[in-house]
Formats: sequence, C-alpha cells, structure tokens
Amino acid sequence: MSKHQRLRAALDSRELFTAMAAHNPLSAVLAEEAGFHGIWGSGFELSASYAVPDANILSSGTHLDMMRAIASVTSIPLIADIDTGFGNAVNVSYVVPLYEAAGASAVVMEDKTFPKDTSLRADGRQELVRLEEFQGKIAAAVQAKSDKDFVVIARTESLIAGLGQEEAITRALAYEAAGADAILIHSKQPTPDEILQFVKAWSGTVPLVLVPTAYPQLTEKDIEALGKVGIVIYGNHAIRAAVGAMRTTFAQIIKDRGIQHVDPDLPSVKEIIMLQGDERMRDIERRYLR
Ligand code: SPV
Ligand code: MG
Repeated sequence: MSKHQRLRAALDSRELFTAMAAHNPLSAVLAEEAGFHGIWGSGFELSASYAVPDANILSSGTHLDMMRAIASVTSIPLIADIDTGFGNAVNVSYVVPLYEAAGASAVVMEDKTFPKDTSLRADGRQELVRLEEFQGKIAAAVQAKSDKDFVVIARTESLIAGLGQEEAITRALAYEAAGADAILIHSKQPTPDEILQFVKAWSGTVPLVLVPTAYPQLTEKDIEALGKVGIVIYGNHAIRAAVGAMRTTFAQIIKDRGIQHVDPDLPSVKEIIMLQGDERMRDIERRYLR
C-alpha cells in the first residue's frame, strides 16, 4: 500500500492513527523509529525551529520544502499543516497539488483569516473567515488533488476563537458537506470538557481529528473509547523535547566549562551517522565506487 492508501485505510477502519509533529527530516525519522503511524508537518514546530512566531511569517515555500525533505526520508504518511491555505480558494487550488507532489498524504487547512495567529497563544488574534468562503476553500482543495486517497482535513477554530459549540458543529458539518474527509476540532481549554462536548454532539459521518496539547490528560485509550476520532496529533512534542534536551546539555557544558560530563549521556556520533542514512551510503559505495 502507498502512504496515501495507508492513511486512507486507517481513516476508513476507524482505528486510531497517531501522528507526531516534526520540524525537520531528522525529527520525522525519529518519530517513525518510535512507532508513530504518521508525521504531523507542523507549522508551529517549523516556525519555532526558525525562532519566529507561527503567524505566517515563514513563506509557504519554506514549509513546502520541509515537507518534501521529510517525505523523502520517511515511509509513513505525512499530514501537512497548510495553515489557512496561504490565501483564498485560488491560492488553495495552486498549493494543494504542490503538497501532493512533495509527498504529503494529507493537508489540514484551518478556517482562520490570513495571516493567521497561532492557536494556543494567550490572547491571540483569532478571526475566522465566513463559513461559505471556507467551504469554497475545502471544495477547491478536494478538486485540486489528483490521488483519490490523498486526504483533505478541514480544521475549525470556532472553539479557539470562543465562538461556542453551536458554531463549531455548524461549521464542521458544513465543511464535511463541502467534501472534507475529516474534521479537526481544536481547543485550548486545559481540560478535555469542551472537546468531549463537541465529540458527543458530532453527528457527521467523517472522523474527527484531535490535538490534545492543551488537555494532555486525555489519553489514546480515552480517545479510542469515544469512537468518533480517527487521528490524534501530538502537535509540538518534538520541538519541546528538543528545546528541553538542548537547554539541559548546554547549561551543563557552560557549568562544567567542558563536555566531560555530558558526553556519556548523549547519543553517540555513530548513532547520528546511522540516522543520516549511513547504511544506504555504504551500499552505494560498495556497488559503485570503483
Ligand atoms: C501546529 O502544530 O502547527 C498546529 C497545532 O497547528 S497548534 O499549534 O496547536 O495550533
Ligand atoms: Mg499549525
């Protein structure tokens, strides 16, 4: 099965598909190695890795190039975070084929205005486009893809914007009607109550996608028990793990005025060389270097 088919089959089977965020190919390789079913091509993580806000500061080309680089070294499906689609339905029509060609198996597009602000920022600027406008963007995305198994996920930010459950359900149903294969419902509440209320009220036929960053107490087992969720995305745990690990190591080296104490605890240089695809290069060397 192709990567696209695997993601599509997972959605059809209703078995929970887990996607870990990545901000570069190495973090994506580590996510695959750990056993996640897919990669989340997170805009937040990529922006953070450039040390700029997740607010459409980076260009779509920068994100697209990273998705291509990630897809080229991983064998699990990549779900690309295309924010608001980088403009209106016209932009979406041109952008989606580029992501498909880059090797992504899905795009997630959110119903905020362009330029966006990141969802979990306290007092962020959260403004949504008209429901009809976003339906047009979803329909444009569906029409623009070539592979029938390429997945288009509509994300509503109604709860993030504080517009309430009714608006969230209305929009999610409208986006399903426009052709979305799944609905991502996001929340920044520190408990899962708001999300659980939405899931309970969800009467659509397509699966839901959750990003439990703000309410980490909701486990995969809990999510499976809900029965309506197809994908769980771990939105920013690669960059947060990397920041934590770098901070600890850097502080130790500064304290010790040398690398003598950190060295034994770090992955070896050999391990990094392996992650760089050393086996493949050795094979090429053996066959062709004469
Ligand atoms: C991302 O990871 O870029 C997301 C999820 O879109 S969040 O940052 O929670 O909005
Ligand atoms: Mg994002």
